[in-house]
Amino acid sequence: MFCFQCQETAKGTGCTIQGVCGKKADTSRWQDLLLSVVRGIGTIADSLRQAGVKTGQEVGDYIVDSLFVTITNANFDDQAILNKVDKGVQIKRELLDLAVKNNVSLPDYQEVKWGGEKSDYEAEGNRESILRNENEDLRSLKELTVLGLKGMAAYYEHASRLDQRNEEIVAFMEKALATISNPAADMDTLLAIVLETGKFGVDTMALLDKANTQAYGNPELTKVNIGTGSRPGILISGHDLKDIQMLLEQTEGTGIDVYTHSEMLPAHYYPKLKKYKHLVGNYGNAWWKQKEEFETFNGPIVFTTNCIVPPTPKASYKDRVFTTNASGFPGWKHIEADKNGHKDFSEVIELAKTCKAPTAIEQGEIVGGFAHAQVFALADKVVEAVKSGAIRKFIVMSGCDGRMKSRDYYTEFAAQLPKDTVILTSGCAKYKYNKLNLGDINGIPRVLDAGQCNDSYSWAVVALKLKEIFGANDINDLPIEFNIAWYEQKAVIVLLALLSLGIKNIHIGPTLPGFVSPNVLKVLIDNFGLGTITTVEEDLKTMVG
Ligand code: SF4
Ligand code: SF3
Repeated sequence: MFCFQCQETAKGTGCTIQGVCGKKADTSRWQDLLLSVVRGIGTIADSLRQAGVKTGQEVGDYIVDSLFVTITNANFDDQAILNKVDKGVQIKRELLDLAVKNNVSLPDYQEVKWGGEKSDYEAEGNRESILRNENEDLRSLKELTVLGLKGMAAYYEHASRLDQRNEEIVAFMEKALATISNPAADMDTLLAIVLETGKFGVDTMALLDKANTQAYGNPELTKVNIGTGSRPGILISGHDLKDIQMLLEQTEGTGIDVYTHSEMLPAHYYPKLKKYKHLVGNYGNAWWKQKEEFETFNGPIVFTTNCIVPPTPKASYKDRVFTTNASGFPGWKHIEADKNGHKDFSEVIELAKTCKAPTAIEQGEIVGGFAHAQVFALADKVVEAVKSGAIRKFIVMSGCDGRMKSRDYYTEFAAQLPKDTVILTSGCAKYKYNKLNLGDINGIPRVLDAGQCNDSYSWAVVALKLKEIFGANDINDLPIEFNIAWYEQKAVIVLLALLSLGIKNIHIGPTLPGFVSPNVLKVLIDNFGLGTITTVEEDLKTMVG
């Protein structure tokens, strides 16, 4: 196996025997196979589209779902991945028929030519590994593109579950998949597609923002309880708001409480979700602490997306975990939506009734809900604080959390930031400092949490608004620094999106991606001033002076 898509990749260069995340070599091969099928479908669909032949929503939905399945910590279930390969082979055959019928000629890439015989799955999976691209710079740009597409796909899928789709985004995904399938694609072509991925990343985050806010209202300043109640609970993790909405509807009046976990915390900020009295609080921290925290939660857990940590054989919670959407784990029950998108959580609810209430591991409250509309509502106060010098700098610290010790940097950095600075956050990175009680500046909390990783979009909107208010020529002239923590591929699309908005000198850490080759890194440094982190003391000097 070879996988280098996340920040925890072995030795910073690639997992080759087993993933640090727990991914097995077989799973890795089936993911490589699935991705090659997706590239084949994307390439054919792109050719059909260029020729004006319509393909139908099923194709775009398939591409999106399959890309999402291969995100770090989303799906460890080989059978589920192979079922998607089977489905993809079927879709590909239909598209090939369509091409023949319409006289559309197709590129002769391996991804297009492969016949999809079951007996050849293993060999094709091996052939189509990441290392199929021998030139490390071309490989780097192709992977940067596909990893960005994975993040884009995740956000697109959430939006589509709320009936927001966008044909231009799907068309771009197909074009990008065709471009990276082309063995003759050169550096310039690939660099251009990487940058375009960022542009469509912005569009996809905007689409999801619209989907979430139209369905559930604009996030608003909210205090979230981190303690527990006395009734049994269901813990819901991941990013899909439609799932928590359905779970809240179905648990109402049953005597069961609902708690959010990790990236589901921001559900509390939405008016149409926070109205449920039995949405009691947020339990625990970021994804990587789940092995301990699921033990003490005592009730069932529902994963709507990544991040799953494989349980130890002794884990007491193994029989009470459910997955849905692109997530999956062997032996865990998977909840499918019916054809109207409805999911039946009754089995989870019945199980919860037999469980003890959660054991409290923390007490108190955390504050969040500062997506763009809430920040705009405070705009006068914020502008005043900047003009008077009460706020010297904003530091965007969005992104992911992870288990590496080196991430203590973010806790220390946040704690040592001068009192006249404000942290703008989103994603699970916030768990490194959202319980530090960093105080406020004239009533504005020093940690403003916009929401999930996709809500990094809010910080782009806020930055553009500040640029307008202060009449700045360049977004980079604003008193905003970017110190982003990354782990999986949603952070990749967020980073590409920020670059496409012209934001420079972003620091990413705790380490640089293994999939960025030295030459590609040089391009990113020369054009965007991209850098990583050093020590807290050094970085405080460079970022806040
Ligand atoms: Fe390794 Fe990360 Fe890939 Fe898992 S997702 S196999 S930890 S690089
Ligand atoms: Fe976290 Fe997995 Fe990335 Fe959505 S839940 S930010 S790591």
